[in-house]
Amino acid sequence: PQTIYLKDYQPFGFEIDKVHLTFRLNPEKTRVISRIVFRPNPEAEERDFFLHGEELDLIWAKIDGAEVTPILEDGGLRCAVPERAFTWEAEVEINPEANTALEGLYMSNGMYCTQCEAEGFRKITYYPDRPDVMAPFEVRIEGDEKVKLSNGNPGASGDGFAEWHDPWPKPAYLFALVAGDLVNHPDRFETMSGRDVELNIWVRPGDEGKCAFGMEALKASMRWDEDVYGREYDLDIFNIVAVDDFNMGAMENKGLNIFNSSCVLASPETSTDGNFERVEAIIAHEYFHNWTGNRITCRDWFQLCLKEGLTVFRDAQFTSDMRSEPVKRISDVIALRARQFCEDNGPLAHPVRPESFVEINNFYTATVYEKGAEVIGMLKTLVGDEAYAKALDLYFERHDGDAATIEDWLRVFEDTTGRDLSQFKRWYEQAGTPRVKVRDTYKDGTFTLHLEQSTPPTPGQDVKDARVIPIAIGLLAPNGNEVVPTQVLEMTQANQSFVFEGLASRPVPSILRGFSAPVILERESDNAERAFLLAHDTDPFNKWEAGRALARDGLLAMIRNGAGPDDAYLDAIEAVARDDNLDPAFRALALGLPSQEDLAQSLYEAGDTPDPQAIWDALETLKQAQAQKMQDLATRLYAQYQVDEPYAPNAEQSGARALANAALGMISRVDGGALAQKQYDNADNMTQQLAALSCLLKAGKGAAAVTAFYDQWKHDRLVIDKWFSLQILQADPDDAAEVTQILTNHPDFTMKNPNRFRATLGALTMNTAGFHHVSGVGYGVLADWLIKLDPINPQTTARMCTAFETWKRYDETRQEMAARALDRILAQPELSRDTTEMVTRIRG
Ligand code: B3K
Ligand code: ZN
Repeated sequence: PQTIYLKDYQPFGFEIDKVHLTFRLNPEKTRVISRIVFRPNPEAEERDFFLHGEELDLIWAKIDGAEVTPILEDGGLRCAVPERAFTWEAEVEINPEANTALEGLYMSNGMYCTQCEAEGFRKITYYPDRPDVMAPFEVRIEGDEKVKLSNGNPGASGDGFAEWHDPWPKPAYLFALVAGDLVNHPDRFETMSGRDVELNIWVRPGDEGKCAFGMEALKASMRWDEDVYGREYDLDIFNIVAVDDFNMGAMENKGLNIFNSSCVLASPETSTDGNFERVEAIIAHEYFHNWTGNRITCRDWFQLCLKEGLTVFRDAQFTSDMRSEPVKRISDVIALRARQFCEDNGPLAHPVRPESFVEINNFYTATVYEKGAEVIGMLKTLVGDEAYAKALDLYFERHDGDAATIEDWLRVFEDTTGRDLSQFKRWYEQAGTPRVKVRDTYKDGTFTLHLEQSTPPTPGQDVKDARVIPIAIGLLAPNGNEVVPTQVLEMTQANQSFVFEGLASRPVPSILRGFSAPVILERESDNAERAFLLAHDTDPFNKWEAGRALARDGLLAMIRNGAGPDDAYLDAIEAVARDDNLDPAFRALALGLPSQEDLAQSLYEAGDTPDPQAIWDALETLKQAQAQKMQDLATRLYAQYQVDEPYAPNAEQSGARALANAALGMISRVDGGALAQKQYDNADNMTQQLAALSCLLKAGKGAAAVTAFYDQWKHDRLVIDKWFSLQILQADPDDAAEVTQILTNHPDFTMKNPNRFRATLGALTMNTAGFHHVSGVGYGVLADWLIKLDPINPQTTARMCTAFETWKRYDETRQEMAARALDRILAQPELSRDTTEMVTRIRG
């Protein structure tokens, strides 16, 4: 397969004035007739008329009305064309029913739907399928389906047809079409300039009752983008469609967002608090793309972080505003460390702006998205809120309608602030997580921090240059008072010292407040200092971080030398949990422990070979000790934080439930599941029901509830996904692979639905000790199923291969078995390009 390089970018030889598409829908034989007006692109040096096309049956093609015979090639066609504007027309036949890859036009439960990002439009018709070719689209859909949707504003419609006009030039990846017997949840929105917009969420009949929350989230997002970024919606209608079979979360097609039904449908009975928050965030994310992604798109796919990093950053700001800023920040950092740090420290490490790829779908990664958002957060911290707002205004003004680059993005900040951002740009160019080593000295009232940064080599990048790292810091006096409030140190050198004068006594530093940079801080610290920060830090993130570090150190000692649970940690965390002045959601987070993956990474980083079973054992021992020690407190918290009002998925109620359910987790380890059973029997919402089920499974008392749960929910596919996952997640490591195998034999298991596949095999990969079981059975089961899935759905297969990305951390036995599993996948004849690239990179 061919590698594509950023450095080889060339503009397309033609521009497009106008696109007209007619779809004659048929499940197996859909006809697509295109009429496209091209003109030579004055900016381009080459005039090679190559149109992408895959899995298309060309019926005929014409230029200016005269039939032509293009040369069909691998991945597209070539044709001789005039050296002036001309009209290209073509008719192709495609087979949506056979499209199990869920890319291009496909069918989901009898409904037509599309997914074109990144390069799926070429499976719909011949076209320059690249993001820098933008054009207004007119679409005519012919078919008997009740509802027929495409991008833009509705045009004429009648018996068996519907027309849509999208006036805003867009790249083909933002094209969408949906047709089926759908029902809508309608609403309206008045924009800041007083325009009236029709809003709809389209769903399968039966799902109408799960739309209200998503609709409120949409309106809140629209208002927020006006208030905070001054961005108004720009069409007469905004449609969201829920689809069951979808490779990812959702897609921001212009005016017609298509969602994985799990990311838009929500009701108290069927969705957890976490699901509600996710739905709200994803609706916001896709909506925000209208400006950051659609109006301003990417020149090429190397610039993906331009839209994704920025849009993730914006949706995080939105969630912070709607809910709790510290809770959102802490949750994001937990996720960043779990997913992105793992990626950045393994064989798949790549820069936020990659320099090459084989299959672009493999680069929709935590690095591009989440680290891409962190980079923007750092930029904002460095230039300040006001300059950030000005730079964004300039970005929208200067680049509206453009397919832009990271250079364009950075230039608006340079032009706004006069700053030179060439060093900052390394965040986009260098892969790997920087380590920042911190030492401090104190003498005669002067406190000095000595910082040293370094980034380990990553594939293809052996040497790294020093980056600009914003390090937010505050200093606390020994009595707990803050003597130096938060300020941002700008580290630009590999070694750098910062001096604080006039301190009456040696302060305790609170470093990297708010997690001001995505780095690994290395600092010798003791339990006493951590407990002090946990008790006194005014920065909620670092307060949480201190507790996390205490927990981690204690766990590492348990794993390494069989130490018992650390009393310093248990006492300190109990004090936090007890403190009713603290937000319950924060306390629930503070009661959490580092993940198995986190601990494995810490051990590996320190030169040890992590033993997944030992990690699991240590976590269990600590949780048991915590449960025993905090029995009284858990009982008190459980009672105190029961929510009496009717269920609402807001931050306040969710926080209370999170804390009460954390307490239930502790209680269940002591009472054998009695209280959990009671909660299960009385639950009137999914948050309570699922938390109780999870405790029952953990206590080994889940059998009856598992059956009851299935009977209650067998009609609801999204809830049944939870039923599949939870049984695997809660299985003991020794049983996880077997439970997975058994569930894959369940009549409701299917490989064709990515949600169900992820709920099952994905859950196995999240049962860390089970997946990395010393018998190798976890690796084997996953490899077997990935081999089966690849011919059906390469994208989802490739994505799930990342479960193997940490294989080199482990002992020889495990490494050998993982290598065998990877080689077995790689040896499949006809393995997809997606999976080949991923497994090759992981194998190293
Ligand atoms: N832009 C899409 C992701 C497309 C993934 C293609 N493999 C969703 C999002 O980030 O909003
Ligand atoms: Zn996005």
